[in-house]
Amino acid sequence: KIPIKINDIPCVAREGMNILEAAAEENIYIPRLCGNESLPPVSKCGICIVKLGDGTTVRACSTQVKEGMEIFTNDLTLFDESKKIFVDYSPEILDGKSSTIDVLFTHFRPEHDRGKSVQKTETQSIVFDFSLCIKCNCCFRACIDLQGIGALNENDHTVNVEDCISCGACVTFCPTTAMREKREIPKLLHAFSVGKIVAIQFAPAVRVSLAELFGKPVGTICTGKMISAARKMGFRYVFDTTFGADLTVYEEANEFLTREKRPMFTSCCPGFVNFIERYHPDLIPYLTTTKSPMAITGAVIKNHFAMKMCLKNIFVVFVGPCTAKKDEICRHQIMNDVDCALTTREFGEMIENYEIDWDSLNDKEEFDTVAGEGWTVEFGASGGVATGVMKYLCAKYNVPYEVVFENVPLMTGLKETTITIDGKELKFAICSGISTAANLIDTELYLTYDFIEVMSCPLGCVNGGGQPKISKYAQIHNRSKAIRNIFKNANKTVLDNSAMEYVYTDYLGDPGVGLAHKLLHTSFQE
Ligand code: HC0
Ligand code: SF4
Repeated sequence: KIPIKINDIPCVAREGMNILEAAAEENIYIPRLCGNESLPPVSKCGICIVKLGDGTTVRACSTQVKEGMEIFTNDLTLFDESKKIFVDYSPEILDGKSSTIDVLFTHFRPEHDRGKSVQKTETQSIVFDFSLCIKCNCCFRACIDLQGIGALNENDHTVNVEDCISCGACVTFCPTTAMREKREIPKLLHAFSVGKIVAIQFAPAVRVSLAELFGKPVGTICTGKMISAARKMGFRYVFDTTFGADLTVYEEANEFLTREKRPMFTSCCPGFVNFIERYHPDLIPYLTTTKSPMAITGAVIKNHFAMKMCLKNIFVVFVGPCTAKKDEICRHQIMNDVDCALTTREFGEMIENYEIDWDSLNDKEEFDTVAGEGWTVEFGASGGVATGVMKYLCAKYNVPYEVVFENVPLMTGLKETTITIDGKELKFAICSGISTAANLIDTELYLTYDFIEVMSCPLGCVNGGGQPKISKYAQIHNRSKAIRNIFKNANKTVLDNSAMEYVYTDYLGDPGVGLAHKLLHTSFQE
């Protein structure tokens, strides 16, 4: 234990802590741009300067605490010094919704504008705008240190399109708007303007994060308000992607039972599919061919629902927590399923632009349905897909569902469990984060499993690259908890959902064959 003083208040730090961490433990906020507790410190932006008892100024992120250290974070001369560092940045480059930036800009006023934005590189999902970059290196570090990908050039941060998997981690960690999603709002407004019938579907994770953009606590559930906002904007039908998730469980579980190539990897995370196609194409035959819930919901709306309601010209919009979904909808194999993919942030921006008052939205509004409610909202958090499939299998074979996932030693982000179905032991794994998946594949440990769920973003879609920007995992857990609270049918399986029975009997036939195979399965780029 190391006794120190911050702003004349005695406190205790621990060996190895830097000043930023010691202050955070005492709930003392030190403004910074490049400092982020989920990434290693780099001491780039220079904003986190503090004064020591001897009058010297140091960067809090890269200075370790020492016994008896006196630290001042509130000295007015610090603001002038930071301002000198900061003067080159204009407010338009900074993400105005970030509390860090709000705090900074109450003290620092930029003195000149840096001119018009110039787009430098872009993929199907993300855009990097060099003119808005403050060279903090957060995007680079998120891509290489957190995701283990390394698709950004260190010197100019341009994106290597061939290497990028579109996960959006670089966007989450960018403290400005230099790294951002490729906006698709104009595409949507065009559809409205030419008189298309516009339907919208919401991914599971949006309902536990959208409210954050309107000042509500992380993990606030806002399903009704989200639906109500969409109706106010003029969306004719508002669907729930969980309906497609229930169908994904049906198809994926049945595919698993008949598969020779094991393990079967999930393929509903488009970042992971990109990763396999770019870095391990030999594993493509191990991916489930079942489409993602987004694509399945789109396919059922455009075929079954449109036919039933005699609708022509239907335009389907997906709102999700993910930047890679923008990339997924451009795949030629599923190109007709979904026309436009927005992030949670873009949908929040639309609510603001339509001047919709969040607090007065109806929180009891309900989804339209194709054939009945979807249940599997748990897809939105890591483990949801594997759990859905296992519950289905246990119910089908009359095995009690008593599953507990255990952490795999020395493999951060990997959990495993075993169930016995029809006399056979089946090993399931949940892989949270693309760097864990890379490890699993490199060590060939994946060959010991029968079924592996992979989500590219650590903790799953709740932590997607299109979500309101927060990087503290402790807070993101609140979103996962909220997902579990919504999941009111936790003890049931999709086999109990009468909507599924209806849609298979009335329309699709049997899982995995005929129309179900044609509409609900896909292929990948060899
Ligand atoms: Fe996800 Fe999905 S769970 S990928 O994170 O499987 O985006 O929320 O919509 O498709 O359901 C994202 C979230 C989805 C899909 C679902 C899956
Ligand atoms: Fe790297 Fe993901 Fe950003 Fe692509 S989207 S540059 S893979 S962090």
